[in-house]
Amino acid sequence: MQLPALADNGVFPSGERPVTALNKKILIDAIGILLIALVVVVGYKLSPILLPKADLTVEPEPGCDLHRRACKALLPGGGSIELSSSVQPIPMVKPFTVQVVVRGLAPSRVMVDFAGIDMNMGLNRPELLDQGDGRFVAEATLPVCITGWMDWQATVLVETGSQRIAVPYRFSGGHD
Ligand SMILES: [Cu+2]
Repeated sequence: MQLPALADNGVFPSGERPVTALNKKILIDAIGILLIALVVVVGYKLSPILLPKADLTVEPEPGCDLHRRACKALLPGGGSIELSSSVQPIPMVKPFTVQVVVRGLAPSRVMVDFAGIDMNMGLNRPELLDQGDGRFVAEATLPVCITGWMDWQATVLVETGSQRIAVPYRFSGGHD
């Protein structure tokens, strides 16, 4: 028996579709669309955990210990951002007040993001209230760590109308 010749549209004259590359292509497209959907969903779930991208990252003064005093970062264009804890050393589990003092900028929003450096301790990013005169405060609580001692990064995020500035501070936790 002879197969009928393919018509120009790739379909047998009888109407049957041969198992062609076309079906494979549809399958690959479908997998592609599913993968894109997966990436979108995962990205959406992760987005509040990821730090917002900063236009400018400024390192705080080297060697400054947040457990002992306020630590300042000098901005390249003049002005400064200073972070301090109301309780020193910074406590675990017990609430404390974080304070950010901003000079030379008019922030529209100030946040501090607390993140474990070697372990995921969940989203902890209080937004600070404007107290006037460049002073912003919020209450924060750090969770106790099962390992007892761990390294933290407290990133101060200052948003102005035109840019977002990040100052990453490091400290170790586990003091009583
Ligand atoms: Cu931990």
